[in-house]
Amino acid sequence: SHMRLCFPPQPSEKCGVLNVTKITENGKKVRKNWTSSWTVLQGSSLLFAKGQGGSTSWSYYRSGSIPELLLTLLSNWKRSVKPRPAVSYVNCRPVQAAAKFGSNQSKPEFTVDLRGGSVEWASKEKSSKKHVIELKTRQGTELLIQSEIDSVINDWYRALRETINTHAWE
Ligand code: I3S
Repeated sequence: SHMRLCFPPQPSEKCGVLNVTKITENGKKVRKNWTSSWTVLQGSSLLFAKGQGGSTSWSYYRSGSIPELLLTLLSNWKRSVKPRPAVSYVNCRPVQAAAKFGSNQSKPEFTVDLRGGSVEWASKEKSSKKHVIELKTRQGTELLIQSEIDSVINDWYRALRETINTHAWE
Protein backbone atom coordinates (compact mmCIF):
# COMPACT_ATOMS: atom_id res chain seq x y z
CA SER A 1 0.00 0.00 0.00
CA HIS A 2 1.20 3.50 -0.62
CA MET A 3 1.38 6.33 1.76
CA ARG A 4 -0.48 9.44 0.84
CA LEU A 5 -0.37 12.76 2.64
CA CYS A 6 -3.11 15.16 1.69
CA PHE A 7 -3.04 18.84 2.44
CA PRO A 8 -5.81 21.29 1.61
CA PRO A 9 -6.59 20.19 -1.94
CA GLN A 10 -4.61 22.10 -4.55
CA PRO A 11 -5.37 20.34 -7.81
CA SER A 12 -2.46 21.87 -9.67
CA GLU A 13 0.19 21.02 -7.06
CA LYS A 14 1.52 17.55 -6.64
CA CYS A 15 4.73 15.74 -5.75
CA GLY A 16 5.98 12.22 -6.00
CA VAL A 17 8.56 9.83 -7.33
CA LEU A 18 8.38 8.93 -10.99
CA ASN A 19 10.65 7.32 -13.54
CA VAL A 20 11.60 9.89 -16.13
CA THR A 21 13.64 10.15 -19.29
CA LYS A 22 14.04 12.82 -21.91
CA ILE A 23 13.74 11.56 -25.46
CA THR A 24 14.05 14.90 -27.25
CA GLU A 25 15.70 18.12 -26.17
CA ASN A 26 15.18 21.37 -28.11
CA GLY A 27 13.86 19.34 -31.00
CA LYS A 28 16.83 16.92 -31.09
CA LYS A 29 16.57 13.26 -30.24
CA VAL A 30 18.59 12.32 -27.16
CA ARG A 31 19.50 8.95 -25.73
CA LYS A 32 17.11 7.57 -23.15
CA ASN A 33 18.30 7.65 -19.58
CA TRP A 34 15.57 6.45 -17.23
CA THR A 35 16.02 7.82 -13.71
CA SER A 36 13.91 7.86 -10.62
CA SER A 37 13.07 11.48 -9.97
CA TRP A 38 11.40 13.41 -7.22
CA THR A 39 8.80 15.23 -9.31
CA VAL A 40 6.92 18.37 -8.36
CA LEU A 41 4.08 19.99 -10.25
CA GLN A 42 3.69 23.62 -9.23
CA GLY A 43 1.45 25.88 -11.22
CA SER A 44 2.45 25.38 -14.83
CA SER A 45 5.97 24.13 -14.00
CA LEU A 46 7.08 20.56 -13.62
CA LEU A 47 10.33 20.12 -11.67
CA PHE A 48 12.51 17.04 -11.46
CA ALA A 49 15.20 16.21 -8.93
CA LYS A 50 17.13 12.98 -8.54
CA GLY A 51 15.19 10.66 -6.28
CA GLN A 52 16.33 8.13 -3.74
CA GLY A 53 16.68 5.54 -6.47
CA GLY A 54 13.89 3.26 -7.43
CA SER A 55 11.64 3.74 -4.44
CA THR A 56 8.13 3.79 -5.81
CA SER A 57 6.48 2.03 -2.87
CA TRP A 58 5.44 5.30 -1.29
CA SER A 59 3.49 7.14 -3.86
CA TYR A 60 2.93 10.86 -3.67
CA TYR A 61 2.35 13.91 -1.61
CA ARG A 62 0.18 16.90 -2.13
CA SER A 63 1.16 20.17 -0.66
CA GLY A 64 0.72 23.88 -1.00
CA SER A 65 4.48 24.35 -1.21
CA ILE A 66 7.76 22.55 -0.66
CA PRO A 67 8.45 24.34 2.66
CA GLU A 68 5.00 23.34 3.87
CA LEU A 69 5.59 19.78 2.77
CA LEU A 70 8.95 19.73 4.54
CA LEU A 71 7.57 21.13 7.76
CA THR A 72 4.71 18.68 7.80
CA LEU A 73 6.94 15.73 7.01
CA LEU A 74 9.46 16.81 9.62
CA SER A 75 6.83 17.22 12.30
CA ASN A 76 5.35 13.83 11.42
CA TRP A 77 8.82 12.41 11.60
CA LYS A 78 9.56 13.98 14.99
CA ARG A 79 6.22 12.82 16.36
CA SER A 80 6.03 9.32 15.02
CA VAL A 81 9.26 8.04 13.54
CA LYS A 82 11.77 8.85 16.23
CA PRO A 83 9.97 7.28 19.19
CA ARG A 84 8.92 4.23 17.20
CA PRO A 85 11.39 3.82 14.36
CA ALA A 86 10.43 0.27 13.51
CA VAL A 87 6.72 0.99 13.30
CA SER A 88 6.94 4.18 11.27
CA TYR A 89 9.88 3.32 9.06
CA VAL A 90 7.88 4.17 5.96
CA ASN A 91 7.41 7.77 7.13
CA CYS A 92 11.15 8.23 7.05
CA ARG A 93 11.63 7.99 3.33
CA PRO A 94 9.65 11.01 2.16
CA VAL A 95 11.39 13.05 4.85
CA GLN A 96 14.75 12.10 3.38
CA ALA A 97 13.59 12.70 -0.17
CA ALA A 98 12.06 16.06 0.70
CA ALA A 99 15.07 17.04 2.78
CA LYS A 100 17.38 16.17 -0.09
CA PHE A 101 15.25 18.16 -2.45
CA GLY A 102 15.68 21.17 -0.19
CA SER A 103 19.45 20.80 0.22
CA ASN A 104 22.23 21.24 -2.34
CA GLN A 105 22.51 17.49 -2.64
CA SER A 106 19.60 17.42 -5.01
CA LYS A 107 18.83 20.66 -6.76
CA PRO A 108 16.10 20.40 -9.31
CA GLU A 109 17.76 18.76 -12.27
CA PHE A 110 15.49 20.42 -14.72
CA THR A 111 12.17 22.16 -15.03
CA VAL A 112 9.72 22.11 -17.88
CA ASP A 113 7.13 24.72 -18.70
CA LEU A 114 3.83 23.00 -19.38
CA ARG A 115 2.16 26.00 -21.03
CA GLY A 116 1.38 25.14 -24.62
CA GLY A 117 2.57 21.56 -24.13
CA SER A 118 0.76 18.29 -24.72
CA VAL A 119 0.36 15.06 -22.83
CA GLU A 120 -0.75 11.65 -24.02
CA TRP A 121 -0.23 7.99 -23.30
CA ALA A 122 2.95 6.86 -25.06
CA SER A 123 2.67 4.35 -27.86
CA LYS A 124 4.37 0.92 -27.67
CA GLU A 125 7.07 2.21 -30.03
CA LYS A 126 8.13 4.86 -27.53
CA SER A 127 8.74 2.44 -24.67
CA SER A 128 8.35 -1.19 -23.74
CA LYS A 129 7.39 -0.16 -20.22
CA LYS A 130 3.85 -0.11 -18.88
CA HIS A 131 2.05 3.09 -17.87
CA VAL A 132 4.13 5.59 -19.82
CA ILE A 133 3.09 9.19 -20.39
CA GLU A 134 4.58 11.20 -23.21
CA LEU A 135 4.93 14.88 -22.45
CA LYS A 136 5.85 17.41 -25.13
CA THR A 137 6.70 21.01 -24.40
CA ARG A 138 6.36 24.01 -26.65
CA GLN A 139 10.15 24.39 -26.43
CA GLY A 140 10.65 21.04 -28.18
CA THR A 141 11.47 18.82 -25.22
CA GLU A 142 9.83 15.40 -25.07
CA LEU A 143 9.79 13.38 -21.88
CA LEU A 144 8.56 9.96 -20.94
CA ILE A 145 7.17 9.65 -17.44
CA GLN A 146 6.41 6.29 -15.89
CA SER A 147 5.35 4.60 -12.68
CA GLU A 148 4.77 0.92 -12.00
CA ILE A 149 1.72 1.89 -9.97
CA ASP A 150 -1.20 2.52 -12.29
CA SER A 151 -3.19 4.66 -9.83
CA VAL A 152 -0.13 6.90 -9.45
CA ILE A 153 0.43 7.36 -13.15
CA ASN A 154 -3.29 7.88 -13.79
CA ASP A 155 -3.34 10.68 -11.22
CA TRP A 156 -0.31 12.29 -12.85
CA TYR A 157 -1.88 11.99 -16.28
CA ARG A 158 -5.01 13.73 -15.02
CA ALA A 159 -3.03 16.45 -13.20
CA LEU A 160 -0.80 17.15 -16.22
CA ARG A 161 -3.83 17.26 -18.53
CA GLU A 162 -5.64 19.67 -16.22
CA THR A 163 -2.58 21.87 -15.92
CA ILE A 164 -2.03 22.00 -19.66
CA ASN A 165 -5.71 22.74 -20.29
CA THR A 166 -5.80 25.43 -17.60
CA HIS A 167 -2.63 27.18 -18.73
CA ALA A 168 -2.96 26.66 -22.49
CA TRP A 169 -3.97 30.23 -23.33
CA GLU A 170 -1.67 32.17 -21.02
O1 I3S B 1 13.72 3.17 -27.01
P1 I3S B 1 14.89 2.28 -26.71
O2 I3S B 1 16.15 2.76 -27.31
O3 I3S B 1 14.60 0.84 -26.97
O4 I3S B 1 15.12 2.46 -25.16
C1 I3S B 1 15.73 1.55 -24.31
C2 I3S B 1 17.19 1.88 -24.17
O5 I3S B 1 17.37 3.22 -23.77
C3 I3S B 1 17.84 1.01 -23.11
O6 I3S B 1 19.18 1.37 -22.88
P2 I3S B 1 20.38 1.31 -23.93
O7 I3S B 1 20.45 2.73 -24.42
O8 I3S B 1 21.59 0.93 -23.14
O9 I3S B 1 19.99 0.36 -25.00
C4 I3S B 1 17.11 1.12 -21.78
O10 I3S B 1 17.71 0.27 -20.82
C5 I3S B 1 15.65 0.77 -21.93
O11 I3S B 1 15.01 0.96 -20.69
C6 I3S B 1 15.00 1.60 -23.00
O12 I3S B 1 13.70 1.19 -23.34
P3 I3S B 1 12.33 1.28 -22.59
O13 I3S B 1 11.44 0.43 -23.46
O14 I3S B 1 12.55 0.71 -21.22
O15 I3S B 1 11.83 2.69 -22.54
